[in-house]
Amino acid sequence: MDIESDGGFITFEGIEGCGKSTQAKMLYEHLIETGYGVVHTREPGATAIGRVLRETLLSTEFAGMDPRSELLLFAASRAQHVAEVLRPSLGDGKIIICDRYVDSTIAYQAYGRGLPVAEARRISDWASGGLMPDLTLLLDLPVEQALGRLSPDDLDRIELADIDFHRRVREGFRELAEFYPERFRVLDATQPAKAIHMQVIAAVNSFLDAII
Ligand code: T5A
Repeated sequence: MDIESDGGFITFEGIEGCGKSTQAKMLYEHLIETGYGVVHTREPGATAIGRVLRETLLSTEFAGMDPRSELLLFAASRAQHVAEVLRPSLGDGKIIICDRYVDSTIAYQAYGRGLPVAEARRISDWASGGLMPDLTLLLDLPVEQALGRLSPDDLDRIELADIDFHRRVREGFRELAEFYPERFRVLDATQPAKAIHMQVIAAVNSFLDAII
């Protein structure tokens, strides 16, 4: 791949409270300092349409949301994100750092909510036009430890799901990492943020060395 024309697409994934947002921001700052053209984005909520969908998806007002509605709203947010942000940025040769993407749909809506994996994948692929990340950094840690980092008075609709749901989501991510070892790097998210950042940089540097 030629970074001048194709860019590079890096995603962060993991359960609630795993520290993705912290690491995505640290990596963004590191790559900007190093002189790369970088776009830092997330799902859902990186476009005007995505922000409306995010509010609906996470609102505790919609506790009765059907898993199929949930999947379709995430897919709609993704379609807009791909069209408005991801494809144009890759076309400009940028490195994209994206907080959550299609693997979250498989882990949350399929493994977590129980929808068939093949259907979740088919709808996700359709929404994304088949655009997949080049490198996925999975921050893995036990559910109890991750949820313990969240403020209990401020949980959204998905964070409020029972602990077995979050355990299935973690298992889903770990299985995805086993299925796609060429794309995934699994990092121990129980470590301090700085130590994880060093592992992130090592993984990203070897990816960038391979594509530039
Ligand atoms: N979703 C999303 C789906 O169900 N399907 C989909 O297809 C997609 C795209 C997104 C929700 O949508 C779901 C998944 C989510 O439920 P969100 O608000 O973006 O909602 O939620 P998260 O992605 O979980 O993001 P958060 O910012 O809430 O959590 P992070 O990114 O896991 O963690 P972070 O970095 O904010 O850190 C959480 C806390 O831990 C501390 C931080 O300071 C912070 O207080 N922390 C650490 N503490 C100890 N050690 C470390 N190494 C730490 N790193 C961070």
